[in-house]
Amino acid sequence: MENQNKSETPAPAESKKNYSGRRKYYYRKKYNKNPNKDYSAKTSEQKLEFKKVSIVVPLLNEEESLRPLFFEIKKAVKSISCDYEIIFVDDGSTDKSLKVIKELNKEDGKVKYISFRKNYGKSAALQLGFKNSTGDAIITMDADLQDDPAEIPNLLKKLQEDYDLVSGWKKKRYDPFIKKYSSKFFNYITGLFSGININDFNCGLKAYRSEVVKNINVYGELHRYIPVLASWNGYRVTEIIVKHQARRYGKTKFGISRFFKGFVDLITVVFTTRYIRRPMHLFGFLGFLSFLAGLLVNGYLTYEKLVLDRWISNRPLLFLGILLIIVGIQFFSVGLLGEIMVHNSLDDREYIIKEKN
Ligand SMILES: Nc1nc2c(ncn2[C@@H]2O[C@H](COP(=O)(O)OP(=O)(O)O)[C@@H](O)[C@H]2O)c(=O)[nH]1
Ligand SMILES: [Mg+2]
Repeated sequence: MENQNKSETPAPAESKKNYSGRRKYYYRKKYNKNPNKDYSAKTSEQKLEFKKVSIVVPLLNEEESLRPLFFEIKKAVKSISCDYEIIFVDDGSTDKSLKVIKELNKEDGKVKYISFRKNYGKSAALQLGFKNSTGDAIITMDADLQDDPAEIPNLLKKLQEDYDLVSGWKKKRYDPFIKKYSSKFFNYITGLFSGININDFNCGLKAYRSEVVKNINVYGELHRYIPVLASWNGYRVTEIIVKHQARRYGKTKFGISRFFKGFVDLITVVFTTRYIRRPMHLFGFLGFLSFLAGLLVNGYLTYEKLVLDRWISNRPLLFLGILLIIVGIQFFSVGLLGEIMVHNSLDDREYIIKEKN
């Protein structure tokens, strides 16, 4: 996992190197005036290696933002050298969002849409958007204009520096106080548990190679942990600073209840990514600890009874010891059952292959 952000963020202006700068560069390279100097930093001049970019936009009740967003995306993609598509995923909106998307689809062949009959959540919308994307690079972004489409070329440039996922970092955020700080807390905890050193896990603006999104499965509130899922599956993840803006229309959908649901999902991520193929490592370890603690407690009580000749059947400690032993055996049994299930369901498809011939 690499975390190369901050200073490496290509400023938009940097991409427009003038011709005389380029001539100087080739001149220097040709005559090798300074062999120790690294000229490779000129990568931002390169054309994009991607053939097609799919821009996936999950949304819920964003009727006013959609049209301005569409125009801003159109403006941003003018500066990239490949084909593109915009996939709006309407998640059971109750306002006129679907109507606006349908109009955009009629006006512009690059616009596709999927509309759910009811609200399934942002993760489900992203998953379906990923499934239906045909590009070799995927961009995700929020529909409320808080993410700036002008960052799309920057994300793609970073992605082609041999990364598989580039996540946005809203270093300067335009959100209410409570949201800013709850988010800081969430990022801190997620960083701590996952061991991944990025600052903003839940930024809507991200770029992926298509292989990543076809191989990870997002449901529940798991979209918050996409960088974790990707990194633990062996993909190279990095982060760049992106511009963030205050909400212009409508209101936020992320209340405190979603915040707590998100934390429960951290356990799912840890379990499904780290232990799904080796449940005994988790349950066996917990079972062993519990069993051992119970054995020590009851061993001590046995000593009291046999050697010191004390009365132990009215001691709360006895019940704790018994409980720990039973729980330990249960953990062990769950681990064993898990191992049997894994053994029976092992499938080559679960391993992500980087290359083969
Ligand atoms: N598909 C889908 N998108 C959602 C849902 N809730 C929010 N969104 C979209 O996710 C993006 C971010 O949501 P927002 O309410 O602005 O959250 P905030 O930026 O964290 O305050 C916006 O584009 C929303 O339309 C949902 O339940 N389903
Ligand atoms: Mg928002």
